Amino acid sequence: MKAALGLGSNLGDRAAHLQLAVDGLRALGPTIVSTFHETAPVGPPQPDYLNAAAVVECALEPEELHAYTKELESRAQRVRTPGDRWGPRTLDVDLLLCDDRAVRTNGLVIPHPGLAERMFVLAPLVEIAAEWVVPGWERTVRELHADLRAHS
Ligand code: PH2
Ligand code: MG
Ligand code: MG
Repeated sequence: MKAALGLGSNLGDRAAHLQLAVDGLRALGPTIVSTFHETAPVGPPQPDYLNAAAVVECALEPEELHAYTKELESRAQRVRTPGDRWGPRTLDVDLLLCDDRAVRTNGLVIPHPGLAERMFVLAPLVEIAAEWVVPGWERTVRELHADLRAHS
């Protein structure tokens, strides 16, 4: 399976946290990574983020890769407290795309529902996955990125 992931950090050594995630993905298989983007926080006031995107080729199923993203977040000492959904975090690893598959199980929705609305996701992703057709939208990452840029 080829999967696209969004990476974010806005606490502590942000670049080191993103690198921890990248190293963890590389352990699964061939991985390409975007540049790191400094972004203003979306949502409640909090420190600026460092965001990136990665594409990994691995033998895991989406649910297994999702579980692995949580493991990577734990390795970065991410603390989960109730109600912190949009709060600051040492590391956030979001599964965005899995091949041309649409997945909807408890706790996992692929493509990521926020994908088309978030410049901090699309700007890094377009660097490494511009021609990926997003299932359900039937549009490429390049097109979604251009649309969002035009409307923001
Ligand atoms: N993640 C959030 C909330 N807000 N803002 C930016 N710029 N980047 C993020 O990764 C981000 C955010 C919750 O996951
Ligand atoms: Mg997120
Ligand atoms: Mg997340």
